Amino acid sequence: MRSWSVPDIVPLPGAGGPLRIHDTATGRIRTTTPGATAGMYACGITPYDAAHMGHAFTYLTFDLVNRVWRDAGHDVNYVQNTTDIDDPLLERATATGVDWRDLAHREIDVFREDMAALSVIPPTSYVGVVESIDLISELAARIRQTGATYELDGDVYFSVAEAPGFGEISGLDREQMLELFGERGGDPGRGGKKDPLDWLLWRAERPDEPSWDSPLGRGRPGWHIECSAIALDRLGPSFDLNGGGNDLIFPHHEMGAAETRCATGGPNAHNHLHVGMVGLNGEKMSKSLGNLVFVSKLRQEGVDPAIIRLAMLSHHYRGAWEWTDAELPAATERAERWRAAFALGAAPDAAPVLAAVRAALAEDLDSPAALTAVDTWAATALSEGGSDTGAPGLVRATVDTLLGVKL
Ligand code: 5CA
Ligand code: ZN
Repeated sequence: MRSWSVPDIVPLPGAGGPLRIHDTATGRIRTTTPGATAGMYACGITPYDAAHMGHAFTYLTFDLVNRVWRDAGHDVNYVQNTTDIDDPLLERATATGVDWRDLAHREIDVFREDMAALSVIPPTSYVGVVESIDLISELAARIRQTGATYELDGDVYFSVAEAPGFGEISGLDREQMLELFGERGGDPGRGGKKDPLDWLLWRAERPDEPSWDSPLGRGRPGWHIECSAIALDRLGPSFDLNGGGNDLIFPHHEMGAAETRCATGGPNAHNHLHVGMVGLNGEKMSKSLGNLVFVSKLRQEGVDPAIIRLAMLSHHYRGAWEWTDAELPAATERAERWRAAFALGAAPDAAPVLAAVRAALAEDLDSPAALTAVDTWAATALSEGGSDTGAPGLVRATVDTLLGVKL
């Protein structure tokens, strides 16, 4: 599937250090050790509505990983899916009287424009589920061959009893798992399952639902197998980083990792990155709750996407935070101070700023600390001046290349 345009990346002198990142499975900040090419997978949108600030914050986080790895000299093979067939998409299409394919195409187009406007480096492979049905059903068939599945009225379930180490990513107990499974797309109450936590691998054809031929019969994939299959196909086993928002830790990433382990005998990824939820008025921003601030709407209102990005960067990726009306004015004020400093003929030495931004991002993507380093330099430059004529240009390039903010 077509990705989106690549932002200009200005080269910086020297190179950044290795990225250290919080890993959900171990609960520790660990040094990533990619080879020449780092492999990263991020769970993409379900395109039944436009992207809100929570989605944008999640993709901004993966973009920072991408930028830090590149700055450290790695190429990055970045894969993102889009869930262009799933229950919420079909429900919204039916409710609004549009074809589910048209709805998905329309919203994916808006998403591409949002991401390009926010200077998010596009995935190397942007992959839809519909175009991947064959490879998804092949992985499902491979899993079935191991004996880890059973059939229920034609649907194929993965048996949680056949998932050694289940819980290794989320660290949840069974009661917590059951609760979240019910809340997040699972079917713990369906009669006839061997265990309420068993999950759907392949959904048999239903009347009035799209379906495809496969080795498991005609139907469509369950949710988790799409990401397991696309990641395995494009990145191979044991890639460097897998993740998404922290609403995906359980069941999505736990069950997806169990599928990959069943098929390959090993983990899907070395590190598991999860982004805190962005909320509005005390609630998680979510399509189903309807409390959304859309990136596309802000853009239509004339808000500079660089300001939206700067506003998000003032929050650390792991904490939950609220989008409020104060975000854009605060980011605008900061951008004005920075622009004024970039316009100076000379300023204090930029090398320590570049080093501080690199160090902050390399230590668990501490973007607020990176902004503070630039704030401090700009304040000194504006109040006391400086003698380095190359400094304004180098700090501007640092902000552009490492933070993705073009001012
Ligand atoms: N298509 C699936 C993943 S395979 C999905 O979760 N789609 S989504 O449209 O609901 O979310 C897209 C991405 O944004 C996911 O990584 C999700 O974890 C993240 N996300 C959703 N809501 C928020 C939020 N309020 N704050 C931060 N990230 C969010
Ligand atoms: Zn996913």
